[in-house]
Amino acid sequence: MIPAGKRIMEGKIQTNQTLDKKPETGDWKGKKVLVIGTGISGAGAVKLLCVAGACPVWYDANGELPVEDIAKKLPDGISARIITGALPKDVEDETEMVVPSPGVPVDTEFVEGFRRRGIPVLGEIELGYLFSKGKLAAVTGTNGKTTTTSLVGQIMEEYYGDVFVVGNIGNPYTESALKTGEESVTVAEISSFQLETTDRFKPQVSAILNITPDHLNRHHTMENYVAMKERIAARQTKDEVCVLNYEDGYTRGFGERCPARVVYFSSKRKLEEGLYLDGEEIWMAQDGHAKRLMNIHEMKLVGMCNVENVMAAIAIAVHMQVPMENILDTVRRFCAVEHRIEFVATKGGVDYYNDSKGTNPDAAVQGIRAMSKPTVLIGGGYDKGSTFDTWLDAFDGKVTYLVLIGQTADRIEACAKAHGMAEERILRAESFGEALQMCTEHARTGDAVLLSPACASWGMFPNYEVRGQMFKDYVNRLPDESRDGNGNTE
Ligand code: UMA
Repeated sequence: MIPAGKRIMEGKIQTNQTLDKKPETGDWKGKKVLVIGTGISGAGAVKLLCVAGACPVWYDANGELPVEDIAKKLPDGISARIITGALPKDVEDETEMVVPSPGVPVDTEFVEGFRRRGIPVLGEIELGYLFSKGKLAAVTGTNGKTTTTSLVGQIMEEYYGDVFVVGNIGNPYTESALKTGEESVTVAEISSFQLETTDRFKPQVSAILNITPDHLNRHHTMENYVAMKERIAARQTKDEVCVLNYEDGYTRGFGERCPARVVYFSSKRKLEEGLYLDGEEIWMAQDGHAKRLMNIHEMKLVGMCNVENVMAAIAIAVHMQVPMENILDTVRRFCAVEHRIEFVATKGGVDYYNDSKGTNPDAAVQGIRAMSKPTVLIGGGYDKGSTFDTWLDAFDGKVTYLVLIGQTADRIEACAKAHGMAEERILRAESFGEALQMCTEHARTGDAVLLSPACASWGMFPNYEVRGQMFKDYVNRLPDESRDGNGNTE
């Protein structure tokens, strides 16, 4: 047992509407705002700014993007000047505010130049937040954010009704901010990229699920990355709640200096206050009383990572004032999120799993751990500067063939050999299509094939969803025939 010290209480939730941090819409009239990035965040920001009366210039550094295609992303009645490639000096000089998309690094000379001139730089999440009404729960962490955000979103939808699930999950905050009212609930998945440019962002309940090395090419050091994650709670006070993982050294340490009231969860020990796993049972200890909530086999989600996600989601929902019976009812029915250890089909006696969301080694560790059969594994992709040793350790003799793709293939191959994997078990594919074919050729009846690349998809695909969908389309087209131990079809 750990000593109490952090109390878990159902305090009154305040809405995020205080005038000191919410500008009136009039503040934006005629404001010249440079929106950087013409992806979905940029589109959301431009639309919101136009409705607010601002004059956005929509800019993308990629000069090869056709301006007509970008313009099509805006609905009728909304227009903005669109610029690609080099930004003209006069536009730069006239800019009064900058809204970078999450994929735009902000420590570049380009963005820093604006800051030095005193031009505010606020991200798309901050912009959405400033215009939103109602209650807000926000989830970050290296892994599990999408599952936890989706589960919290479903719990909220089934209890409150007027709910918006936004952020890194793929729905820009700015798309829904203006639709929110005082009774609305917003559930936001927030990435470290997005937290770089938040300032007044202040959820009623925040959560940091875990922190392991990721995106180090963008944040440079682990220290910076951790600091970005902690920004989710930076503006919170003891009137608000921050849910933290007691078994993660970074988040447990943050609990000691977190400005919000901390609620821990633990998969490894009983807590005097908080959510914890005891054997197969999830418990909640509150005000000196411990209450059994559910057995983990009542959930449809599998794997210890999901037990942690569920505990975090329950803690968030309790503090968003949803009654426990409603929370547990939704948890029992909630199914896995697409692309996260998602079972696709059994073809030729081989089980195919799509874990395209395994975009870093730590997430991919969960993917391979969840496999109980000999596994042909597809790995590799965009190089984020990660190391792969922990992932290789988690193979635990289960990986019969490792099929490598993308920028990181050389580094992973060297790491696999250093971990004793035989050379003939490491296959190199020039394309994703070739990798898929190699898997089918090498998997035997009773095996599993797992796409869990430990790397981002960028460079070969626009995002991990496209990578996962291509995998699923390929598997679903496969004929349903078995292979014997010699690789002959039956
Ligand atoms: N661009 C520039 N200048 C730069 C960099 C990029 O102009 O210096 C332009 C690119 O040319 C491109 C545009 O910016 O046209 C893309 O912007 P973006 O990368 O921010 O993409 P969006 O479509 O707006 O998607 C973003 C998030 N993308 C990233 O963080 C990379 C999406 O997260 C998120 O779902 C979406 O906003 C809505 O909030 C994706 C992601 O991969 C899923 N996230 C990372 C992760 O989960 O690990 C953090």
